[in-house]
Amino acid sequence: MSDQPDVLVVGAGFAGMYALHRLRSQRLNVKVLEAGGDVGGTWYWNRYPGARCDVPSLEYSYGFSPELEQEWDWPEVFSAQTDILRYANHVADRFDLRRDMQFNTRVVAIEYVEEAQRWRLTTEAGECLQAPFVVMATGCLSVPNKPRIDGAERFQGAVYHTATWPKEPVDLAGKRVGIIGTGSSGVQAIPELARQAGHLTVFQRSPVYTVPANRKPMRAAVQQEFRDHYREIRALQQANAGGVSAFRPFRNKPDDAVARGARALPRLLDLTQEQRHEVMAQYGLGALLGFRDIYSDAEANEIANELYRETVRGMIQDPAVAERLLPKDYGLGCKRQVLDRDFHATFNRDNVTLVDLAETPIESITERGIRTSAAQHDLDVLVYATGFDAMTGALLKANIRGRGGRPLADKWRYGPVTYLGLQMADFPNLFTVTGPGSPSVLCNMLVAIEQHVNWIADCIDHVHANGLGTIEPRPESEETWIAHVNEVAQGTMYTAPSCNSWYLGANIPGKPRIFMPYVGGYPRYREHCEREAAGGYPGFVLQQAL
Ligand code: N01
Repeated sequence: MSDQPDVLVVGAGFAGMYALHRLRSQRLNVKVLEAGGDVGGTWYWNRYPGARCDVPSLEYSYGFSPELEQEWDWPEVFSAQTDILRYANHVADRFDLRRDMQFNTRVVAIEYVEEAQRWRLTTEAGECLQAPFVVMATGCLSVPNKPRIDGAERFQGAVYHTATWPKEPVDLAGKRVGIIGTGSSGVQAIPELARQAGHLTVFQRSPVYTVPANRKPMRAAVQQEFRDHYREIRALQQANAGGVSAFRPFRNKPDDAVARGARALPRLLDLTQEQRHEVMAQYGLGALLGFRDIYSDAEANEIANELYRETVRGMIQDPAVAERLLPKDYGLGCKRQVLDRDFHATFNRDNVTLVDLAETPIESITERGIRTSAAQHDLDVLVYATGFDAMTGALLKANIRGRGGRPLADKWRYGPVTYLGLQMADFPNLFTVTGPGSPSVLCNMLVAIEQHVNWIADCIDHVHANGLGTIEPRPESEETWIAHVNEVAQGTMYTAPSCNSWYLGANIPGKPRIFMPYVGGYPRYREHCEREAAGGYPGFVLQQAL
């Protein structure tokens, strides 16, 4: 094997880790470049108090190694960030991944050298590396969004972002803490920060629909039952729209004898109002997510929204605070569903204040805290929980230039254009893992990652086996695919005119409003990818090696 890498992988999160392992198995020389100090990606960076995953850990885990499946113990059904990061470290050790990883290395430019059929990557430190193939494993939610707020640089207190929370413990005892943002990160952090801080002020721009998360510890018998059925579970994942098996441990829960996932969910419209109230009284807010019609039928959606509001009103002691916490101008299912632990109850605490920025917007950040149109809020600590430049952010930030020096930013000026979220015309041999136009964030990320990496690895193998030099999509394949991505998103709550989500790029000023992930379901998507590979890549242009 030569010392020159065959493949440069950018990112050592779950995608980059598996890409290295899989490509190595094809005897390719692979090098992974990672901006962080170690493996883990999202789980390396997002260390804020309360951070955890909203997919069950037995599903949100690699399926490529039966041995790994059998040896790893998950302490909880939905894991905390610390446990997921421990798992990432275990995988890195077990498969000896770090020897081909270079940490603390941020890639700042990626250029195609046409005459050599190679990519040249430049790091922040000025190092240049070249390889014929590049795999961008840079994640969908990896570039933090820190909004520009007038006077932000003047603040004298400590400033944190949930997506770059320090490794060292942060002592908030007795401190006046302010947090901006009530998305998934804010909703998870707020109850923890309220417990730790002297006082917490929550600056909310949009109220959020959030339902209680499952907080069960893992029972050994349940874990064993999963272990006994892993092959079946992985097959179920492949057949599920969101890449989740919905496997139920039937031996250990006799009431759930038939896998619940296989049972058709009821329609909210088919229940009487009295029945709906009974369901809410018995099961709480989480029950709403079980009704399939709320995502596609505007009437069902508004009934669900109102049931949500009624239930939350009953949870908050101060009616004025309750009203501020209720979403009223968009519906359930527009944004990524948020799961919480004690979010609503936190607003009944004496040391928590809710500031509704819709009523009293932020005017500026001052030396002492945040000034809204109504008051000055003095703070010792300011936390941004303001999300990410999602899906396209990391790819655009890498300054990728394809054939003829064309910047990706130019190709994507009206929104991301890809074929299958895997490749772009004029960017030969450059692959994106879970890129825009693929199910990505709408799928169990580990399932989406493994499918993409396997496809990419097979594709590279095809190029080599046939003595070829490059592969890239035909422009017409991109056009047809993007039209399909848009078509399937139409009529869903995701693209309702009232919806402003990061799926649509609506959280970043000036970002084109395009629904970025593929909502047609993981199995349909996977079949499309498999047809391409089985047919010899008819939607792609394959060029001879120079
Ligand atoms: O980011 P977000 P997130 N002034 O964009 C507010 C995944 N994730 O990090 O809604 C004031 O959802 C913004 O307000 P608005 C998951 O996929 C998963 O929370 O734009 N406020 C919003 O309230 C998730 O969807 C997990 O009006 C401003 C918040 O900041 C995705 O990451 C945990 C503002 C941003 O919410 C992103 O979640 C965490 C401004 N200028 C994250 N700018 C789990 O697995 C923004 N905001 C559970």
